[in-house]
Amino acid sequence: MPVFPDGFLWGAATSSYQVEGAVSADGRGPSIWDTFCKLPGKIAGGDTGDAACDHYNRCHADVDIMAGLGLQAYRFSIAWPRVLPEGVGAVNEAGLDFYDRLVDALLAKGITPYPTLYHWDLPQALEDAFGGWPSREIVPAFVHYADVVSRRLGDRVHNWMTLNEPWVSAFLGYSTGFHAPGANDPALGVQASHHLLLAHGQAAPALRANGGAQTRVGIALDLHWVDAATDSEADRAAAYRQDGIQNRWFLDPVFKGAYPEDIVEMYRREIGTEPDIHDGDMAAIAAPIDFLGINYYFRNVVKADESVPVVKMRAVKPEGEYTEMGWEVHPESLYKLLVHLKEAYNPPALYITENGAAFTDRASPEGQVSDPRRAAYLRAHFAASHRAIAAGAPLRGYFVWSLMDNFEWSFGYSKRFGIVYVDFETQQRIVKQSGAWYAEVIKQNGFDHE
Ligand code: IFM
Repeated sequence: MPVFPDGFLWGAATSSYQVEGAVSADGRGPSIWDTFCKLPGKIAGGDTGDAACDHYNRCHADVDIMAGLGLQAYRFSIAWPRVLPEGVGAVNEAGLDFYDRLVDALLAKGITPYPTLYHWDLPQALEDAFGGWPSREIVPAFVHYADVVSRRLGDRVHNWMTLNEPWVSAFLGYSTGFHAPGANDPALGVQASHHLLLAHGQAAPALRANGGAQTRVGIALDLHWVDAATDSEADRAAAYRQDGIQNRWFLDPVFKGAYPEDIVEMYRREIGTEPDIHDGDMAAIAAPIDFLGINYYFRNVVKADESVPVVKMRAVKPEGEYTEMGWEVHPESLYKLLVHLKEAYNPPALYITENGAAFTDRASPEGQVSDPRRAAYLRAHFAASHRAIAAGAPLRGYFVWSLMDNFEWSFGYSKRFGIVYVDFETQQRIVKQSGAWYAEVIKQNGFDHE
């Protein structure tokens, strides 16, 4: 039986807009996702996060479920527009009270809180005022928000993530229009990515100042191992390019204080833009972090294709097993990624901050949810992580995505990632078989191969 190192941290993750609901409660302001969901055709089934899992009103019962699973940590995100409805200015104490209650409930059950400050729900007011992340005005606003939140919670929260998946916020939000706020300009995505990183770097000192010596700050990046479709020079170059666009674009600034020159050159050449870097920006971004969060779901396999604008490549889908998202199940790539991160960047600690799978789940009339494929997915990824630890990767913990079925962005409620099933009509929760299996893993700090 693979046994994990003593103190390995087992948790589960969610994010504010995906689970909280209660979008108008207690003074919360609108976010860009509230607005985006109302645009026709943007979200499958016309779904919105208005109700989601109603976690805002049910957080105590949900913490009881976490305790029942034996979770040692819970990764959640804080909704900026609950705390600062206008993004800046007046603080909504009632919004902060919610996170106070949640943190206290977690601590009362021995579950360590791991909040993320930004998981995509930007206050709409900041999008309206100056266009959101592509504008440098966002940076002091984010630092102020980080300061407000950590002043309230920093006595009890010691582990913070500044951002979740800045690649998604920047490029899906501002370059492709696939996510809120739905902008469609590649140059905006590039500027947004720089301001996200700068906001991360400048917020970290505020978190540390308000939390004391035990404060640890990290960032959660969506990283993919990248393979070339063939061994041709063009495909290998495409794979390196994709690694640059997806991984190095964020890892290099955070760990090395510079954007990858090949990708800077590509953006300059192809879209006539490059990050608007001011003196001191790169040093702020590269200030040491305490841990790197990795959100890993699947690898990328790419093929050179001159007909594709800007990136000159396309994704290919090898034979294999795929989840309901159309994502390849490829645990070996998680192993490779973890070992590579250790070798290339020597991070002080790594956490898997998200990993999991969407499959079609149904509750039986007896109220059970059998999801063997999800348990198998998790087992295979745990095994890959265990091997990576043996190979020297400093992996210290694992957050399964997701604690419960929730609002899967443009897919609405059509994709279920939870280890806890949610009936969105009644808000009933059922621990899935994968959840029960995960509880055993936590208890044993390992799992049986079978
Ligand atoms: O649901 C998302 C989450 O918000 C960010 N990472 C990927 C998950 C699955 O798509």
